[in-house]
Amino acid sequence: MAMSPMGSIESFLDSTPLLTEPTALRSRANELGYLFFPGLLATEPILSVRRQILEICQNHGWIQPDTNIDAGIAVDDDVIIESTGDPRWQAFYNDAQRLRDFHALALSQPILDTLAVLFGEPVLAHPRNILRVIFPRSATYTTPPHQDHFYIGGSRDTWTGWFPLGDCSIELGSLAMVPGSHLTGFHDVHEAKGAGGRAVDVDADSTWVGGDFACGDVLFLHSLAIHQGRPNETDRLRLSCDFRYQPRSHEVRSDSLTPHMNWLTWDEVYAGWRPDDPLRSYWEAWDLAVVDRQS
Ligand SMILES: O=C(O)CCC(=O)C(=O)O
Repeated sequence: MAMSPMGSIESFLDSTPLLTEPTALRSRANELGYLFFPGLLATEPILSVRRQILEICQNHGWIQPDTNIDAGIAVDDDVIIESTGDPRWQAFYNDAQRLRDFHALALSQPILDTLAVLFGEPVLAHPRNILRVIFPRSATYTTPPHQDHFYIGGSRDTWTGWFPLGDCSIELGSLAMVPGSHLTGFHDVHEAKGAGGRAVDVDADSTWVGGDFACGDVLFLHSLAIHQGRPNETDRLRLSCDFRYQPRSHEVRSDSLTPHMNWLTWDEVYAGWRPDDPLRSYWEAWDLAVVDRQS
């Protein structure tokens, strides 16, 4: 299994009471490297995106026939994995990346408002929005422990917003992290199975935090915070998003402003959107400090 064994797992600390206390919110973020907000987002837009993605899953033959599509029950005779280079994943993902409402979720006002308090300045939401669809019977490919900075570069003050599209129990495979691990620096990586294909080592006696997620709960993680997925032990697809945010005045790496995976151009993503949609290339209105990836 790609994930690291977790000896001790505690519950996420609810940071909702700190939303009106910027100093205390920043102090907790600095101490723990994560912020968890149950019910931060309204459920309807999330469930609408979930439905649209499940319809794409169904079009690609991933939903068990004669079942309720909203349950997201996976076909029982196949497993499609993002990180194996399966062309069926790419075909699915290109359809999903075209969904306007998926990209709109990353710009949800409660997320931007929360992070503006954390950053103390306007927020840059990276448009490179990531969708994960995790099949049952894919435990070997569960996302291994990693730090997002390895993939994102740019400002270390970048945070990931992770949330499931729908309720997500531990059994369905949620996310867990090591509080305070963002203070341990940038770790060496090694090859591993699962999303991203790289892992960091984690001390066996680390204390983790994790738990069930209800639809609308959001977990924010510092870019150096070590986190990993949990195996999907159900018969259903686990749908979740990873959206990245940073203070707008900080450096941003140019590839954070391109579509995830670069399989499509922005013109291809936007092809079915209204020409005057304000979400198109919204970041181009700002004078950003864009840096290139170091080779
Ligand atoms: O959802 C997952 O399994 C992993 C997401 C994640 O950790 C990431 O993309 O950085």
